[in-house]
Amino acid sequence: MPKSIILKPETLLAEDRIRFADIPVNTYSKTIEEERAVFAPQDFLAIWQDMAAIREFETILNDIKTKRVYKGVAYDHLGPAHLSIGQEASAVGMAFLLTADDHIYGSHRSHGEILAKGFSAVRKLDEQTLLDIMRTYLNGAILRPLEEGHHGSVRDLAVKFIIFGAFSELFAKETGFNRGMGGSMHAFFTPFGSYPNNAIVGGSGSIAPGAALFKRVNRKPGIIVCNIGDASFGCGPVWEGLTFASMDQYTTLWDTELGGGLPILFNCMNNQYGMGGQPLGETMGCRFIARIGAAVNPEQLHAERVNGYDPLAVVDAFRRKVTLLAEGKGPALLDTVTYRISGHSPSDASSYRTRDEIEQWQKADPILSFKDRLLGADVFSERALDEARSGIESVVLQMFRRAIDPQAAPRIALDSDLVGRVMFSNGTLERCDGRTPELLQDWSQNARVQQITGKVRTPQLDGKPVPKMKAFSVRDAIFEALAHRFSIDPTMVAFGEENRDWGGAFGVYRGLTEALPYHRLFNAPISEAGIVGAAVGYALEGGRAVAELMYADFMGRAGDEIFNQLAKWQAMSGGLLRLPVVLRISVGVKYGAQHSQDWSALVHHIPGLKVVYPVTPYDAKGMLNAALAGTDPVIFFESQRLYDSGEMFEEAGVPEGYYEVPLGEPSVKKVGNDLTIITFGPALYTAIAAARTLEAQYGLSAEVIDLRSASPLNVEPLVQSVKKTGKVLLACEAVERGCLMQSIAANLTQLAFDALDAPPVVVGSRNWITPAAELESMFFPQPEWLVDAIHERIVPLRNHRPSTNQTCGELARRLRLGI
Ligand SMILES: Cc1ncc(C[n+]2csc(CCOP(=O)(O)OP(=O)(O)O)c2C)c(N)n1
Ligand SMILES: [Mg+2]
Repeated sequence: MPKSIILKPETLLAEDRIRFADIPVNTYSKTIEEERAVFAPQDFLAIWQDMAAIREFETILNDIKTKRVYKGVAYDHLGPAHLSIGQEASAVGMAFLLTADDHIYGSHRSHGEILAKGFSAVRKLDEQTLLDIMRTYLNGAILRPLEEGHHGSVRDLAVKFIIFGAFSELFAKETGFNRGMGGSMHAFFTPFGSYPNNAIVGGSGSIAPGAALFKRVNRKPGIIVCNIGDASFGCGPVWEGLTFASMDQYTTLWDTELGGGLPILFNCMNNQYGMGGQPLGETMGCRFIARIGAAVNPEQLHAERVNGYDPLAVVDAFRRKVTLLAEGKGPALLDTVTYRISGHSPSDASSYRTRDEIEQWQKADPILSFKDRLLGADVFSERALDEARSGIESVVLQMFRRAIDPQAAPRIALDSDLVGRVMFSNGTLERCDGRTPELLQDWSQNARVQQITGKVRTPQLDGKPVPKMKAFSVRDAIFEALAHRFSIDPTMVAFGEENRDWGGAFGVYRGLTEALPYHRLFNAPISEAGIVGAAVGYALEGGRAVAELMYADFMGRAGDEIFNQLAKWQAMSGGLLRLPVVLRISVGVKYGAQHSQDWSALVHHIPGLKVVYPVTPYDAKGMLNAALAGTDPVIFFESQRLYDSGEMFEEAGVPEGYYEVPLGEPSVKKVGNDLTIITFGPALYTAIAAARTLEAQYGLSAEVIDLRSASPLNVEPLVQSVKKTGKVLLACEAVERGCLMQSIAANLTQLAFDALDAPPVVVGSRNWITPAAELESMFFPQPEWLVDAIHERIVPLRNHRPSTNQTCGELARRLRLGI
């Protein structure tokens, strides 16, 4: 079904000019008197107090980092503290109107933002809801130490809760928002609408669009605010996030009932510096971050610059932007100008800026100038303001004391296995939401389903191998698992490059275009970081996402999103968030050096990812079913060599109905007694060919085990096999040096040492770039390489004449040369 937007030469080649609209710069000019029509006196007081609370929070941290003591209270904080002294008005102005349904994502410098967001939510939620949240969150672990001795209101208790939860999180205490597993740079509290803060500069830039996508697709109330620094606009993933968030299709191709453009506001906390690098005049050329909006879409992202030293100017801008987003006119961009008076971190000597510059911004202090304006308009007496300030400051100090008290705020025991337990959620989740899944047709009407119905699902047809065209293939198997879950989980979406009309890079999705509305299956920009980041954001909000990378070689483009985001947020949230994301990655062949490399070792090395590589239709369907019913991020490798392959092992064939193959269980594909060959990926078929030769020519019976899953991995069947045979060879198509088989081999050396007649031998691809298709057989392991390696390094084969050099001497030579 081709797209309905017809591209015409007479339009695209016609002469014209691109016109830009003016971008407002600090145009807010209302007086307090004028604002009194909008703000009640209590609102002004709340803004004043929230800013004061943040200043005190950050000042305490600054002092304990630099002097190890604050007002006589000593504490040694080992971890980081990126402070935002000077930025309080931008944080409070940002959060003031937002409700708990509006979610903010931030950066390493977000203490002020999570506090402000919490304070704002506390003012808007009713007391019973507040109590329920505090009592149930971590089973009341944060609330308990606060109840004793609290005589004020529920709201006052909730304010303490926010400050105590934040301090505790920074100090790695069990009473932290994330059980101390996140820390200063990552702390967040979702019930009040603050979502992961990212220590990777610009990290939220690619994640937050996925969160906004979740809101749109699942009709959830609220908007997403992506708070990122000025220097982060030099990061590729931020640009990819902007591109992803501003795709035309939300308004041109998606059902208008969904609400239009993504409800996301990119809010640049423009504090004028990276660490020491200065975007203005040094590391960037746009002068105004707001200018970037003009590059992104005709609406120029409704960008404007706002005075972030004035909380009311920021509230005013947010009011207008929130309205725009609610009308489906998002995304939007705010360039909120502020200044980091504090150093990048407390140890920063500010050698990159003059004392005079800092003093000028100190003179313009956002908190004091707000006070002057309130006094000038006679809203409150100076005494009332000072009392309010000292009142909240003493609460902050009290919560600091409580958070460093080991009785009130214990740290997890050093022998605790909590970190291990929160790495994976290991859940089963049929559907992430109760809505009826949206489908455009009944599956029985679907052409692809009809085509698959006639295919042969067993290894044999009338005693003969099934011809390719008739075989139920790996491609079909993946399709069936996806179709199943799309029919059950209304939140499930799939996106990536060329996913819709093209049918996914290798045709796996063919047929889904007819079955699914745009918002459940769509083409993303060529933005691997944007794609994986969006999948992460979508899942953090509570949905299930399937993202596709066309080639494993493109993982580098999404390196941070895979290694630091997808992998780590379950654990960094202290096990509070789930990440049901399947990242389908196709491993290439025939396309040379940059399109044909198996990078499974990279993800195997990263804690927090499940890594699988099924290579038969039976395993592909069963394992994808399991992955799509789970709650963890799964890297699902697929081989381009094998998409067309039919089932060769499962005698009963690939079931038409639903079944799961648990992730982590190796599969014995051929039983044998003399030697074990363990494989990962398409090397299974190479091993089977080698095993045939061993049997036919040398009378050796090889057992062939497909790992299927690299992590988790039940090694017991491997150990049992090695104990039986005493010999083991491991093969895969990744380059041999550092491939994941090396670590399995090392493990088996430990686990089955007594049973081994020879050390485990690993055969992978040559340690080269992948050469041209015509030369691939000298790069990827061939059956004879396996036989020769067995002969040279495990057991001599009678009368065998090796055709390749698999000796230890050759291994050492290659390693010495780095090839
Ligand atoms: C990807 C990445 N590169 C570099 C760093 C080191 N670093 C931490 S903060 C920072 C400056 C960030 O500046 P900006 O985005 O403006 O945020 P700010 O610190 O000013 O709040 C740098 C370079 C990092 N954490 N992540
Ligand atoms: Mg900055």
